[in-house]
Amino acid sequence: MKISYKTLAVLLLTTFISLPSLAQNSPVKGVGAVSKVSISAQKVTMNTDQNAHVEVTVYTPTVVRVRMDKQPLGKDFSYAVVTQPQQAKVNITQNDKEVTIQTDSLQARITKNPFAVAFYTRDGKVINQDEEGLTTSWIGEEVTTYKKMQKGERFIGLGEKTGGLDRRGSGYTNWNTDAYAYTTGQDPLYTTFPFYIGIHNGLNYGIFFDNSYQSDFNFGASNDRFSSFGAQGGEMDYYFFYHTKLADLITSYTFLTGRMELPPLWSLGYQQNRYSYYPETEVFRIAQTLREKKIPADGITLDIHYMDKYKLFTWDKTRFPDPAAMNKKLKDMGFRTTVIVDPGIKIEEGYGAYERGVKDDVFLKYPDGKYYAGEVWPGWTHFPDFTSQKGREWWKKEIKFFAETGVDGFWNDMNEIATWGQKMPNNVLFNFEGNITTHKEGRNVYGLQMARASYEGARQHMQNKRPFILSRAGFSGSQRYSAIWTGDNRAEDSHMILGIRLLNSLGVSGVAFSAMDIGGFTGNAPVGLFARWIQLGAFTPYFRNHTGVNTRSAEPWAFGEEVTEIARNFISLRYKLMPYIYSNMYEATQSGQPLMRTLAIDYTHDDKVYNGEFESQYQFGKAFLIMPFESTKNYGKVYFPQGKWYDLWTGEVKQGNREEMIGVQYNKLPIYVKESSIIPMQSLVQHTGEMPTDTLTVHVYRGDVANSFVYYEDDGESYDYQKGGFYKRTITYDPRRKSITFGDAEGNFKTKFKHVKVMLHGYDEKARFKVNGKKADTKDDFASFIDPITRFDPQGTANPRIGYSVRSLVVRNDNGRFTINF
Ligand code: NBV
Repeated sequence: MKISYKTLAVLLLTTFISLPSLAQNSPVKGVGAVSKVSISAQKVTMNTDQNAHVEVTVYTPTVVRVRMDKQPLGKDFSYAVVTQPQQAKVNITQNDKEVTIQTDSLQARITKNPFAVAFYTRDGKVINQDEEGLTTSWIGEEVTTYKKMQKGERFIGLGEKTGGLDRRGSGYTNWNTDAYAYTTGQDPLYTTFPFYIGIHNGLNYGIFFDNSYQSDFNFGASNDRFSSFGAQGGEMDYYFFYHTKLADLITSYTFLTGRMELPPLWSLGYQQNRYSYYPETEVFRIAQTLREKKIPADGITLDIHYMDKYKLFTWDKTRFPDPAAMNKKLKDMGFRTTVIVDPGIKIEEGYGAYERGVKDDVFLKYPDGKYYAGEVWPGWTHFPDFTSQKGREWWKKEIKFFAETGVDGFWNDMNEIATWGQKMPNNVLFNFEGNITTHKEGRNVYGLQMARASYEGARQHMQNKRPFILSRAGFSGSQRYSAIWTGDNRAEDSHMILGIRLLNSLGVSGVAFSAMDIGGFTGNAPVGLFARWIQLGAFTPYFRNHTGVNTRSAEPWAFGEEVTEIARNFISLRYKLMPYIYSNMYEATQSGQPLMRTLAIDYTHDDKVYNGEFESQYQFGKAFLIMPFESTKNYGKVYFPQGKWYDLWTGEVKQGNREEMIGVQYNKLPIYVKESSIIPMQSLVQHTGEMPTDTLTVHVYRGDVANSFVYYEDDGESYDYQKGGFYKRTITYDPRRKSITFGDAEGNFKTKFKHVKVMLHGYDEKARFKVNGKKADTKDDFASFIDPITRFDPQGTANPRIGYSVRSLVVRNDNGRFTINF
């Protein structure tokens, strides 16, 4: 077809004219072009020709906040963020085209027409940039920011989300949901952690989207152009983090949203659960059996049947005639009691909690002032508004009821809010600290605020004792008040492995203290699956065996003699590792670093780590590399990242940067130790209240890399550590200087350990050692972490001890610095 010049001109003209008008009529509204800029020391405020209001603030040299709305920005309020902008060296300049913000760590450039944000390294490499043409926009109330997908970009994080480690190609929704017996691909689950990390071209950054409306993240799901995050209401309000090391992103994110407090030591022990143990004789039977079978344990948890007809803040008097006496007796046996608390308060005249709640007017309401009622366990119930000070104060008073009967732990369930899996009406109002809002904005933070109220209540009534708080629902910041567990999983292999990834991902998103139901909540775990799961459970932060109401018994002994031994072995190992685990928890309180570390944290730019075959491998603290295998596998491929790795059971050294097919034994989860690791251990105890021997055994693994470990100890129970009641020393391994140094002890807590025994892995009999310059005699010792299975021996062959010989030496611990040279 021939086109005349005239037709061409008309065509061009119409295109020209119609393009902008199309944008104007588009149901998708953009930010527009910057029309006004005002600059202060660390903040740029802008208006645009589309009436958008923008604020870009430097929080720290590595954290920049971007906030915008299509109306003047609202009151600055967040349940997640606990940190104000810190004074920093910032240089802000502008010209016709852009505003440039320069900190010591990064550069943010804001293009004016149209408005777009991009972040660069100081030497000009793109870290993250708005996708040109899309940037940020609104569809009605829904606001979304679109980021250009960088070449090879991967994404990790978002907390408790199913799917792979690398979230590229997937989309996710945050809407706290009671996800009973969820599938391994289900989304959303119970919690909302809108923090993710992008990784590309040797760089990594974090984005935290601080908005509690239902939010959506798209990491290239059904699109090849962008990653995006958006919410159904509220402001676009995100924090951008940049560090060269991925671990530092977690530290910065937890600087912003807070870190966990030191948990009570008992909560790191083994916890026995089921839905439900009752009456109290059954509770004692379980406690007694654990002791008789020498399965160390610290906690027994009571599920909903302890209550009188599921009415909160009551005890069923027939099942539990004297709860205070029961808890006291349990405590004497070395057990702490945790009780479940649900938010729904039964509507019933004469029921104390209900009447007190009405009197204090604490329940969620409809706009006409009538209380919202939903149906759960006790029937029709009202729900305290935990987003109001009044609601929390009421709950705190009620919590006293348990504190007085010697309860130590509070397990917050059903706080998504769960109302028999039904939708909750959106016109239910939430106080939101006086900024009244609807269910749409309130829902995702309800669980966080319930956990907060439980925590504050427990603190108030338990005097100087640390409470343990567990929550199913949560939001960014939950780590300040509670541990999070992954709800109603299934007794299936795929759930065990998924559970590991969920916990690894929670760790990336600031939650260092987390759990999954070991053995699976729904269904009955086959013997082999339970055996594997309990081994893995020993290497998760909160170690709880739990199962549903109508499943078979799932205590370790319910699976036969052999599994009982396996469970005993691994739970015992956990108790021997308590000094290591507790020190790692201390680390989490200081830097936010999780106990369960996906390999993406330390081996960020190693592609293998994201490979489907290896993505669930993780480090437990920095020393252990755990290979989670399905119970059905007798062998499988594993990946050793860079460095040298010691087989925990045999001492055999594996070179890193390598895949290997390994055999998996039923009773020995494959575990490796990183070269240069420092692992403090103690003698076996049956619960954390029992005194170990006075020797701290520190395993040191010969290696080529420098390493250090902060050993931490305190009474494990009180808040005295905040007033100096701790014992802390840094242990350093230096291959260049050929030294292992125990630094001076800090703090005024008296350590339990009079001697330090150093177990030296990777050194033979010929190796010579000196302590503080003086020749030291070493002993031939046996490094053994578990016992062989002795009672179950079908072949009738003798069981050799599992372990290998190492050199060891003992130093009297006078708390002063000492150095071992090799
Ligand atoms: O309180 C009963 C259960 C509890 O055991 C479980 O751990 C929670 O996730 N709870 C859910 C109530 C509903 C169970 C179907």
